[in-house]
Amino acid sequence: MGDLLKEEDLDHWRKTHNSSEISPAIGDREVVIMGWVSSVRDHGNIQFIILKDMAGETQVTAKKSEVGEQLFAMIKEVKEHSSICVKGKVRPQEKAPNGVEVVPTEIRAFSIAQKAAPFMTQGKTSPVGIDTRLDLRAVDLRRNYLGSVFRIRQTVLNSIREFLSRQQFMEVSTPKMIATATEGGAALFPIFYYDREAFLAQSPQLYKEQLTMAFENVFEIGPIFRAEPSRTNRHLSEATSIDVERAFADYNDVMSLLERMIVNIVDSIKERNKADLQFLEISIPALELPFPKYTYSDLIDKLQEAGERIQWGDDISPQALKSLSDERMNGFYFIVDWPASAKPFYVKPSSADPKISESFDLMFGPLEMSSGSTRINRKDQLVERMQKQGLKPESFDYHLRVFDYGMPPHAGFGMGLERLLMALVKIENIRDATFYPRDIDRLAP
Ligand code: AMO
Repeated sequence: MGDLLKEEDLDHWRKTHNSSEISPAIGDREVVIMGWVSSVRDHGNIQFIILKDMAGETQVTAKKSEVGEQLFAMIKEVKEHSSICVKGKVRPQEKAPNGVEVVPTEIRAFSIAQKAAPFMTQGKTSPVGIDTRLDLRAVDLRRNYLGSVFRIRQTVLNSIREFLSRQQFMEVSTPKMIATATEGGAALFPIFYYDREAFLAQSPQLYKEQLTMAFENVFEIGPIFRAEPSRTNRHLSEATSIDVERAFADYNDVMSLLERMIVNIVDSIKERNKADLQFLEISIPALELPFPKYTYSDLIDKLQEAGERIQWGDDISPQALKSLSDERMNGFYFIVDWPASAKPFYVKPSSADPKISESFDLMFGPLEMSSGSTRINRKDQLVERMQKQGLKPESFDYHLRVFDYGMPPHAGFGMGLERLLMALVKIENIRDATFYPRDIDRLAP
């Protein structure tokens, strides 16, 4: 016993069906399915294997009396997580996934699991800590829970691309190795660029602004890099940003675009991810437009009334926001008109009151999803703002020079994809909203 099942190559073997395509309609033909074993159940003279593939799962049922001694003995050796191929016949089975089971006529092992995984793949929660899971992330990603999370992520991305393309936005790609910082507060990752120092991009900010000169409406979905010094459940060192920039528009226009984009995303998830939402036991409430808006100044007053020690000009922390008991702040809402001093140099100060800026943060409860603003489109004003923030305009020569050639008024925003997933799917730790998280402690896998 124990060595009937041997590892073999793929050779000419190919799948005939994905698990979602296995149905009684297939009739008497033999099917070939491939995947990994998510569970095995041994009932003496009957053996069940749940085979998972990208589309779902199929129950393989082997009765000793039906499949013969030799094949039955091989099936008994199948271990969880192994990568296998099963050839067999389909028949209805009420209790099995999709109402069918496959009765094997042949089995082939490609790669036999050598160890038991330190966690189960079925449940929604895992009893082991996130670090144990992340150390073996490719196996962790076989968990049903993360399957649902990342299928929803794909809907989010598709829905954003569809929505923005319909609104005549062009998808662009901008350099990730750059010469200067754009987001004052966030720390940079320095890199060697031949014989010079360069940085990983914290944001496509200046490039997306420049691209409005030629294309008016642009968006980019790509990585942003930030040397976040702290360990929190909402910061990554490498995140995915959805960056949008629109010419001939101000911050009110792009707030309206952003909230419509979110509604579109939610509608798409409800339509395309019914099974995932059911498995995750999540019902995303209907969203009403427009999202509530609070001015920064009003919130500071409210926070002071609630006893928070906060001054006009300070950042508003998630902890502070939790002290407010406003139901409308449980979902999506905007905080608008931030102090100009709290925002990066490219953000346009309000003409009526230069202390405040034409800027916003989109929040979900206490969590920041996105920030955006009307941008400065005049060179002299941009140089002045750089100087005020202690930046050297000479370092931005490559950027400032294009302002001599007709920069349109423009506005835009950047939204963190992982933050949005946290909000929509109720993920506690941002690390589970990305495939291979990077943080201060983790550079592998
Ligand atoms: P900001 O710095 O606010 O703005 O970033 C925009 C959004 O990106 C997400 N985000 C992060 N997500 C995970 N981990 C991080 N370390 C991290 N840092 C940022 C957040 C945040 O709201 N250039 C401007 C955007 C613009 O004005 O267009 C910018 O980068 O969801």
